[in-house]
Order: sequence, then structure tokens, then C-alpha cells
Amino acid sequence: MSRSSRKENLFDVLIIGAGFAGIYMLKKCHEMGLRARILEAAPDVGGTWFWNRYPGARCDVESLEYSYSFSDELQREWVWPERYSAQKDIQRYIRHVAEKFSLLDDIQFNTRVVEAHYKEDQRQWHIKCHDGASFIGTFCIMATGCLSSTHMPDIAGIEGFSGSFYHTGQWPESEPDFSGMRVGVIGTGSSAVQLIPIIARQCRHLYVFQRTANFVVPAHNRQLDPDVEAAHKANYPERRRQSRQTPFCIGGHPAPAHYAHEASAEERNLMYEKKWQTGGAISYLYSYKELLVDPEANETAGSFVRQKIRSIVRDPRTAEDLCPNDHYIGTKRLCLGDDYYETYNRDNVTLVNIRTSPIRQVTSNGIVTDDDDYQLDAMILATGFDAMTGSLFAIDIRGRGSAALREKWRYGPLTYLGLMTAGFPNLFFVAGSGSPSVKTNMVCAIEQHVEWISGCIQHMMANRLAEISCSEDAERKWTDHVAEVGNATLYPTAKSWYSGDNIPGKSRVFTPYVGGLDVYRKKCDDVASSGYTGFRFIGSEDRRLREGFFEVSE
Ligand code: N01
Repeated sequence: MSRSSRKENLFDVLIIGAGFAGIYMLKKCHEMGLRARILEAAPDVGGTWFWNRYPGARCDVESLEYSYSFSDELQREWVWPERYSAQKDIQRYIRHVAEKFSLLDDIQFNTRVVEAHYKEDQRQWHIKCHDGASFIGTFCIMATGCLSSTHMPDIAGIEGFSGSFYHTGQWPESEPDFSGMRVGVIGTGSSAVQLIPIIARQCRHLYVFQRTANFVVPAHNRQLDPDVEAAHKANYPERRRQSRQTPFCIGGHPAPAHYAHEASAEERNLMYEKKWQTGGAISYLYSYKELLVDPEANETAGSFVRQKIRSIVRDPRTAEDLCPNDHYIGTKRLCLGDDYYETYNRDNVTLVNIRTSPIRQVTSNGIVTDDDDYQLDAMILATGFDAMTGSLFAIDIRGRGSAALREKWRYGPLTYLGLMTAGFPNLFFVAGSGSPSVKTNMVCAIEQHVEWISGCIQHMMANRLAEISCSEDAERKWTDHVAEVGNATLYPTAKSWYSGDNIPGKSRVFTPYVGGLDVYRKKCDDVASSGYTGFRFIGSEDRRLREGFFEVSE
């Protein structure tokens, strides 16, 4: 370890990204007495919550759960104004955490990493940034986020549009004013569902260009009741403990006790109505045990939402266009919205079905479809992200023998526990492919990974180990296991960003581990306590790079 070194650009740990993951990783490095630095492309902390500041941006996990649990003082002192936090409150929170734990001095902002190469002879990562700056670290931690690399669709003529132009994932700080404007929104995923009702209230006319209808259930966001908050905080550590014992790491939603196929149609309707009135995606999908594994059961939950759409949206054709019919509910991210379907009853909102009438081209002043020509003053792309791997592939990452990660993962990510990939020593991924990640409460997933990685680094320090990598065998078995668990559900049946379907040319692989964070945590803990089964270590005093210094067979 290079702990004693004070060379300007030499660190024990280099962390890429200052979102929830990077911030906590840096704090752990401070606790371990390691010299660490975060390199962050944005001018502030927040990661995906920094960039996604479009009107209406809000978390779909409740505030008291979507927050760090590592400090009881922090979780008690912080006051969340709303049931589901707005982007600006989450951003304020992450900033507060960075200040409270004196992390800002070790974050280098406006620094985009473009290259990360492992030098085998030195056992160090050499990092290069867009401005030519370079850094060297013993460990490199990719805290780059799953939804950070925006997807710009390849639509003919799009670069020639002369009006105002935005992407939800790169929203400007200037808070654009749409009053009096004709606005086009392309996309109807979670971001659009939150944005559309707000823009509709501001603009002269809103055209929503929808290719695929999504299921949307109500959020019922509201001010957080101080009594609810006080009761939660009075018992916070115990609530966190209970949350950790659930697959999604979210408390207050007991696992379903019954099967949909055992309930009568009337009982099911009562159940779905209750969930509709309560609000929340997990709550809705937790109506019955088998909703995400059994197509027929799933259909009962999906058809309830379609009935709701038809009862809310007055124009029958618009209502039919809004009814999802190409995927099982919950297999794409179930959108949470307030006033979403109601917005289509406004006189100044038009839904344009670009499945039946595709976009031919964008012109300098609008969008031309097969059937019509829409004049626009502003265009908003809500077209999502090159998820899971996009932010990693944006960096030229090379491991042993200069092997490129982009090449190695050409047919999909290969990881052991989602934490490492063979041939890339001392490189950890936080809450990405091969781990529960986006299929659980992301903050919990991040805390679990950061704590495991920190424990591993401590183990290496205590045992004078300089290098860790995972074996190809462990990686293959784990990747197969992730696929097997996914294939036992309906998730992979949907065309979704979970599987990379939204990015032309990307290999189709459903990469999150959907066995639950509770199960996954135990697997990771068992691996560590059994002497890091499936990982290999090399000692710091062994200058020859021989394998197996601390290898534990499986
Ligand atoms: O992106 P998406 P998002 N022509 O990929 C359409 C998280 N999130 O930013 O389905 C026309 O879901 C595309 O159409 P189709 C959450 O995990 C969370 O909305 O490919 N349309 C789709 O409608 C979420 O799942 C929160 O046919 C094109 C849309 O663009 C994830 O981020 C809030 C197109 C993209 O939807 C991503 O959500 C916001 C094209 N060429 C986001 N290309 C909360 O916590 C794409 N589309 C609440």
C-alpha cells in the first residue's frame, strides 16, 4: 500500500463518481485512514441526482427509506419535507452529508475520467482525465452509477432542430420557462411520467410522442406528516434492521401472504384498489406472491391498471393508446406518477402514437410523423440511459495484459458477485450489473457494497496483501446464477433497459441480480467470512506476480 506516500497524484483509493456510492466510499476510506480522492465530472456532488433535475424529478422510494443508514445522528437530524423526495431535496441531502463528514476537500469536481489502466508491474491503476490530469491508485472504485450515461436517440434530422432542446438526464440549472411554447416530449418512461404533468401546466401545447405505453400507478406524494416522521425516527435503527431483511430493503411493505390465483376476481379488485389508493410501486407489486413469476396472475394486476386508464382518460382513443400491451406489469420499471393519466384530459395535451405513426424526421421547427407535422418551440428527450454499463464503457478500462473491459463484456457483463470481474485486479464496481442494484433500494445496495469492499480492503491491509482479483471460475458460476435467478421470473420477457434493449447494438442480457438484497448480502458475507472464496490475493512483499499467495479454493 502507498499509504505513507504524499506524492501529489498518488492515492490508496481512487473513486470515480460523487453520487451516493462515491460519497460513502470516501467516508469509509477516511475511517480506514486511507488516502483517497473522488474524481467527478459534475461541478457538485449528487451523481444521477445532480444531472436529473428536470421539473418533477423525484424518487420513487420513500424518503425515510431512500437515505443512508450508516449514521444514526444523520438519519435523525435530517428532515425530509415530502413522502417521496424531490430531486432538489436529495441533492441538498447528499451535499449535507459531504459537508458533515468533511469529504469535499477530497473530491475533485469538473473532472471526467476517460481512461483507467492497470499496470501489472506496479499493481496500480493509472487514471487519465479529459483535461490531461492523471492519477495513480492502488484501488479503483467505479461508483459511476447505473443511470448516468444519457441515451440520445438516432432520429433523422434531430441535430438540426432550431428550438430549445433538452434531455431529462442533462437538465440545465437555469430552470427553463416553457410558458407560451409548443413543447414536444419524446419518451414515456419514469422521467417523462414525472415531467409531463408539470410541463403541461406551463406550456401552450404539449405533444407527447409515445412509442411504448408504460404502466403508471399513483405515488400519492404528500408532505411528510411530522408524527409519522417522529415515530419512524424514534425507532430508526430497528426499522433499518427490518428493512435489511427484505428483498427490496424497504420497510413497511410486508411480503404478500396470498396468491392471486387463489383469490376471487372480486377479492383481487379490492386488493388492487386498496394498493392504488395507497400509492407506490412496490406496494402494488406486493399485492400477491406470484405477480412477477406467473403470466396469468400478472395479467390480473395489469388489466386492473388498464381499467383505471380507461376510467380516467376521457378520449377513448387516447385511453387505448395509453394502455400497455407489450409487457407484463412490473417487468419494466413500474412508473410512479401523480396526475399522469389525468393530464391527457387537458385541452392543451396531445398524445402522439409513434408506434402506429412513426417519427420520420425532426426538422428545424418540429417533428414529422407518418401522419402529421408538429410545429415545436422546444423539444425534450426523455429517452433514458445506456444503463448499467454505459458509464463504465465511456471510460477506456483496461486490466491485465491491457485487456479492455468493453471487449470482455461485449456479450454482457461478467462479474463475481457484481463486485469484480476477472483480469481486472483491485477494481471494484459499486451496485451495478450482477448485484441487486436497480432492483432494490439503491441506497441500501450501495451501503452493502461499500461496506463489503471496505471490509475487504481492511482484510488486505491487515494481511499485507497488495492485490485482489476474482477467479474466472467464480465469475462464470456467479454470472450463470444471476441469469438463472432472472430467468425464473418474468423480468427478462420485457424489452427494457434492464436488458439493454433500448440501446441499438447492445447485447441483450438481463443483468441485475433479482434474488433479493437480503439473500445477496448473506452470500457476500459468507464469501468474506470463509476467507474470500473465489477471490485471489497477492502479498505486498511478493514482488513477483505469482498467483495464489492467499488463494482459497472453492
Ligand atoms: O428512461 P426509460 P427514463 N424514439 O428508458 C423512449 C429511473 N428513474 O429516463 O420504450 C422514440 O425508462 C422509450 O420508448 P421505448 C428508473 O429506474 C427513476 O424515463 O423504447 N422513443 C421510453 O418511452 C427508470 O426506469 C425515477 O419504446 C424513444 C423512453 O424513451 C430509469 O431511470 C425517475 C426512443 C425512455 O424511458 C430510466 O427512466 C426517473 C426513440 N428513438 C427515472 N428512444 C424515479 O425514481 C427511447 N425512447 C421516480
